[in-house]
Amino acid sequence: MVTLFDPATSQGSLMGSVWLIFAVTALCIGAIVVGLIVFALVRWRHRSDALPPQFNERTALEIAYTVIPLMIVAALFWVTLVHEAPVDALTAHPVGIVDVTAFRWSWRFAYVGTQIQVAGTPQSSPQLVLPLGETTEIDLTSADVTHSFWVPRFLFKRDAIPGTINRFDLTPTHVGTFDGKCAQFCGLDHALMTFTVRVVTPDDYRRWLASAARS
Ligand SMILES: [Cu+2]
Repeated sequence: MVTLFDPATSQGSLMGSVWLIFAVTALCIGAIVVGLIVFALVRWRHRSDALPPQFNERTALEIAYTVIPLMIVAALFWVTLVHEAPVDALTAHPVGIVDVTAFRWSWRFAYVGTQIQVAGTPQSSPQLVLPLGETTEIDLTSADVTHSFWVPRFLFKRDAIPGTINRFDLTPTHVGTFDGKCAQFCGLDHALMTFTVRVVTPDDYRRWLASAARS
C-alpha cells in the first residue's frame, strides 16, 4: 500500500486511521454519486420516443436516502470518538512532563522535576527531546497571545492559550528529528516560531537528561 503519511507517534497513528476511514468513505460515496449521475444521463438521455418514468413520490426511496446518510454520519461519529478518546486521554504514569510555553516569537521547554529549560529565540529555534516508545506529558500554555503547537509528522496540533494549560501525551514511535511550528497567526514574526522535536532511544534520552542537567 502507498504510504500517504507516516505518523511518528502512537497518537498520530490513531489520527491517521481516522483520516483514512473518512477519505475512503468519501471516495466511495463520491463514486456512487458520480455513477448514478452517469447512469441517469445515459439511461434517460433525450430520445424523441421515450420519457423517463414519471411519479410524484416513492416513499421507500425517500426513507432510504434519509436513513442511509444518517447511519453513515453516526458511524463516522463513532469512528472519531473511539480514535480520539485515547489521543486525548492522559496516562497516569508519564515518563516525564514537559512544560511547553509559547511566546512571541518562540518556545520554551521546561522539563518538570529538573533544572532543564530550553528556550528559543526567533533566530534560533529550540529543540524538544523525547524518548522513543515512552509517553511524555506535555503541559502547554502561552505567555502572551494564542499560539498553536503543531508537529505535522505527529498529525497533532493543539492551541497554546494564555492562562490555560492544555495537557496531552506524546508517545513517539520513530527515531528522528521532526519539524514543528506555530499554527496560529500570532503576529508579525509568527513564521519564525519554529522548533524541532528530536526523538531518541530511552538510553540516549537518559544520557541527554544527565548532560543537559549539568550544562
Ligand atoms: Cu505563534
